[in-house]
Amino acid sequence: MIGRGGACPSRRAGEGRPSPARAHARSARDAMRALGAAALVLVSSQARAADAPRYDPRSTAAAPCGVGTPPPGHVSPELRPSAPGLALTVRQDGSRLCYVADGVADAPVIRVRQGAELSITLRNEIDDPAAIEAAVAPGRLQVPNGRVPHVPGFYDVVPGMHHPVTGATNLHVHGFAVPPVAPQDDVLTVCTDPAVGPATCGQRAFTYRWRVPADMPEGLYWYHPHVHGEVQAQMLMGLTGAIVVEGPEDDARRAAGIGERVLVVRQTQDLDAGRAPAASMTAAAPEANAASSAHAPPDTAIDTAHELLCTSNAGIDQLSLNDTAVPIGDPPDAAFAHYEIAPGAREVWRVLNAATDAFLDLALVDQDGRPLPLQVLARDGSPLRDDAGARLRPPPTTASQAVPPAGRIELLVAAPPPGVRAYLVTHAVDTGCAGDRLPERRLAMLTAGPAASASPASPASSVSSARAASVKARPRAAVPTKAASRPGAPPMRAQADFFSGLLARKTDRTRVIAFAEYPRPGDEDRIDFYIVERRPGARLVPYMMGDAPTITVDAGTTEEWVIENWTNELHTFHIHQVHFRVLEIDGEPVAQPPLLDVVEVPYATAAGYHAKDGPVRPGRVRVKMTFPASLAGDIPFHCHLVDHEDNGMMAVLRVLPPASR
Ligand SMILES: [Cu+2]
Repeated sequence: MIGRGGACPSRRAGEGRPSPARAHARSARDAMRALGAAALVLVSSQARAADAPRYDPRSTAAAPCGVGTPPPGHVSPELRPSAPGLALTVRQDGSRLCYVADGVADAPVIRVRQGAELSITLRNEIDDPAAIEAAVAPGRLQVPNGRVPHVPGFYDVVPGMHHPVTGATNLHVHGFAVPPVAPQDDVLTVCTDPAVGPATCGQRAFTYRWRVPADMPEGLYWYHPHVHGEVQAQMLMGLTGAIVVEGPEDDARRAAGIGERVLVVRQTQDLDAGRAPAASMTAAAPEANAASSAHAPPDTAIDTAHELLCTSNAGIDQLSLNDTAVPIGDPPDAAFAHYEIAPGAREVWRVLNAATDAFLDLALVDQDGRPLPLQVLARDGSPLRDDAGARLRPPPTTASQAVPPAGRIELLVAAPPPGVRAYLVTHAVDTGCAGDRLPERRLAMLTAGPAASASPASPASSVSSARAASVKARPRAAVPTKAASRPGAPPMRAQADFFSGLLARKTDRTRVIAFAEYPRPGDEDRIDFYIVERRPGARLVPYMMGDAPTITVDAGTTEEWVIENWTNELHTFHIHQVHFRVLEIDGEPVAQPPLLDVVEVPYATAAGYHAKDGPVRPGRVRVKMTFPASLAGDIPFHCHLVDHEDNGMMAVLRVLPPASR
C-alpha cells in the first residue's frame, strides 16, 4: 500500500451506482500496446472467418456444445418454461461448457412471470473435470511466499488453499428473492455430480422449483453455477444465462410497441486466473502496521503491510457480447453487432454483466465519441423506485453507467439521428493497482434503420418450453404512438414491491465487514481473499465449502453493514436472496439510495503515516437490508469477482425463522 497514489472512484450522488473513475490518459506505450493487441485480434478474427466452421448450436454426440461461434448480433433463444418445466443439461466439449435446452447449446434467455413457479431440471453431463481444473490450476513459485506474521493488535490471517475442481455443478438464480432452501435457491448443499469424476453430490440431476413472489421486482436476473471453488472456471467456460421476470411494465411496453433486446456480456478468459505474478508480492513494512495499530481498537486492526501490492497485468481479458467476441482497439464496423431502431422509436436494452471479474462503464457515443443520452429504467432487476414504491423516471443522461460484475442495467435507448453511427461502449475502468486492465471497448453499433430488429418480448405461450425468439420482430411503426413516446409508458402509481419500506425501517444493528487479500503462503502462485466481520477476537479465514455461518440474525431484523475494502483493487459486495439500498459511499450520503444486489466497493487509498485514522483508508460502502421470515435460511454473501469468491471471499449469514426464537 505504501507509495500508492490514485484517486477514489468518482461518483455522482443520486445517479445510482457509483461509477469507477476513468483511467488516466493512456501513455504512448499503452497506446502502442493496444494497437498491437487490436491488430492481433483483427488478424486472428480474419483468419477465423476464412476457415471457421459455420455456426451451428445443435448439441450432438460429436459436438456437445455445437460448432463455431455465432456472428455479431446473435440473439440467443428465449424460453418460457411451463409445467413440467425446463430440462437444462450441462454438457462439455473440451475447454467449453454449455447449457443445452431443447437440443440447442446456446444458454437460453428464460422468461417467467411475477408470481409464477419456475422449474428447471438441471442435469450434469460434464465428462472431463480435469479440463475445468486446467482453467484455474495455480502455477508454482520458485520462491515461496511467507505467512502473514502474527502481530499483536491485528487480526490473525489464516492461509487458504486451492480447491481442486470436481466437475460438480448447480444453479443459482441471481437476484431472486426466494428462500435459500431446496428445491429453491440452495447453493450450499444442492449440487449435481459429473458423468465422470468424484460423486460428492449423490445425484446427477436436480429439479429446482423457484416460486417467484408476485411482488418481486420485474426485470433482468440471471443464472450461473455456484459450487464453491469452481465458479470462475465454469463461468469462463460458458455457464451463464439471463432470466427476465416479466410484469405489468413489460405488458405496457409491449402494448406500446416498444421492443427489447437482451445483451449478455460474458468473459471468456482471465489471464491471471490461478496466477499472481511473483513481482507483485509485498515486502513487509512494520512501521505501517505500527501506525495502523495505534489507531484501531485492540486486536481489530487489518494488516495492510503484507497485502498484495500492485500487479503488472499486461494482458487484457477477452469479453463477448451475446457470444460474439468483443474486439479490442479500433476495428472496422463489421466487427460489431449492428442494431437498428426505427427513426423516432425506442427500445429497452437489458444488459447483463455476466463477466467473471470485468467491470463495465456503459455509455452510448456517436462516431466522434460525443455522448448520446440513455435513460436508466432499472438496475439489478429492480425498476427504479423510491422507498414508498413510487416509480422514479430520471431524465435521459449522457453520464456513463457503471455495471460491476453480476450487475444488470435496463436502458431505454432512442434511435440516433439519421446518419449518425452510435456505439455502445464501455469506458476504461480504473480497478486499482492490483486490479485488471480494462481499456475502453466498443460493444455494438446502433443506427436509425427502416425497421427495428429487436426480438419483442413474446406473449405468454401455453406450449411447454416455447421457443419464443431468435425470430425477428415484425417491423414497428416508424413513429411511435403517444403512449410509446412516454418512456416506459405504464401508469406511475406507487406500487409497493418486495423491497419497499426498507429505508423506513428502524436499523436494529450495524456491522462492519472488511475485505482483505494476501499472497498465498507456500509455492502456490495464488492470492487468498477474505471477507470478515470486524469484531474483537475475529480471524481472517477463507471460506471453505461447508463452513458454518459467521453471522446469525433473527428473521425480520434490519441491519446496516459498512463494507470496507482494505485492498488495492476494486471488489464487489453481493448477498443472495435480498436487495439492499446503498446509503453512503466513502462516507458521503447517496441522495437517492439505489436498490441493488451487487455494489462496487472502492479500493483503499494511502493516507500518510500520520493521518488521524491510520496510514491506509479503506474504501467504504454503507448498505441497509432487511431479512424477512420468508427468506429464512443460510444466505451466502461474497465478492462477485468470482475468482475472489472461489478463493475465500465469501461467508454465510443465517436467518433464523420466527419459530426458532
Ligand atoms: Cu473481490
